[in-house]
Amino acid sequence: VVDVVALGESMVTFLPTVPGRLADVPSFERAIGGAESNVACVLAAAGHSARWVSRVGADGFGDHLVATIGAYGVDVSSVRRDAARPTGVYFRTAGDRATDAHEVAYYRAGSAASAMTVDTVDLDAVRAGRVLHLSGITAALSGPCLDLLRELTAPSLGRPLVSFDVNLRPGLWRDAAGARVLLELARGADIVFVGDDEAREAWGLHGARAVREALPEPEIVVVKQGRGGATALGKDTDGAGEDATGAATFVPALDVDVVAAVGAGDAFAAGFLSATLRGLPVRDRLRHGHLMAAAALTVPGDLATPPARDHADRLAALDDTAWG
Ligand code: KDG
Repeated sequence: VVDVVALGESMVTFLPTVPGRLADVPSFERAIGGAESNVACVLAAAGHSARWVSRVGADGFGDHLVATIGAYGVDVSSVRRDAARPTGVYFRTAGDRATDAHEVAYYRAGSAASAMTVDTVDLDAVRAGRVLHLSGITAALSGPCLDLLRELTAPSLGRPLVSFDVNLRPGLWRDAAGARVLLELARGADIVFVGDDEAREAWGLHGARAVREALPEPEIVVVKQGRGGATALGKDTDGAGEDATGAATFVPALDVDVVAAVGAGDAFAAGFLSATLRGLPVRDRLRHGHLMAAAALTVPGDLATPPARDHADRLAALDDTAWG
């Protein structure tokens, strides 16, 4: 059984060679992006078996995505090629260091991945992992993509642990229904990742407790407070055990020189999922999330080389006073 299956659209990404507005940047460097495949790549780099399921065009950019993600050690054998639709691409500008304000221009409407449906992806391959990682981006791509996410987050016997990163992308949602859809999908998941800024913007919810109250079903909800840290909230049941008490665990983020925040949320999710798969306690899951995120924060693109597992384990075991 593969550890983690991630389903979602990946794109060839063009990163600016110099800072500036999209209108002015003269040249771009090719990289890859895609929230879910980022999670798969970081997990594979961290020693897990990971599979990425998607659709790409029968074009050079599709070749590049499959080859690059495959080179991370991710199983790409369930990625389908679409002869009628292109691979999506996007351009971004360098974020302002203080605010991370940047421009993004997507060219993904009608992409091969937006034609992912319950019939055009291999559902057996999607459900074959211990964890299935999904994100709210897919829900915004097309009606059939949303139906696919609804199917995958519906209760069913023996389904994998479903991990859902809300990943609010206001530029992709054409109407206000997106916020409600994201809440509905998150409620169907077992593990939810959401930024406190996303929860405020989408749902008008302030603070980790309020988010947890709006999401009572998942086993664990992780609310990320940007550079401050992240809070994991367990389920409020009467069961025994640390995770079943509804307790909140806060772990501060690492203080690093941020180059670009893009990809950091994906790396955080990968670290958290890695530690979850290894049965580590909640505090260590958050710490592994922060360690992976720190690596991604210090590079311009989405993907950085994550710390080796033994090194990450040593750092995650530091005293509270030495952490941060
Ligand atoms: O999480 C990083 C992603 O935002 C980026 O790679 C592109 O998947 C992407 C998206 O849809 O924004």
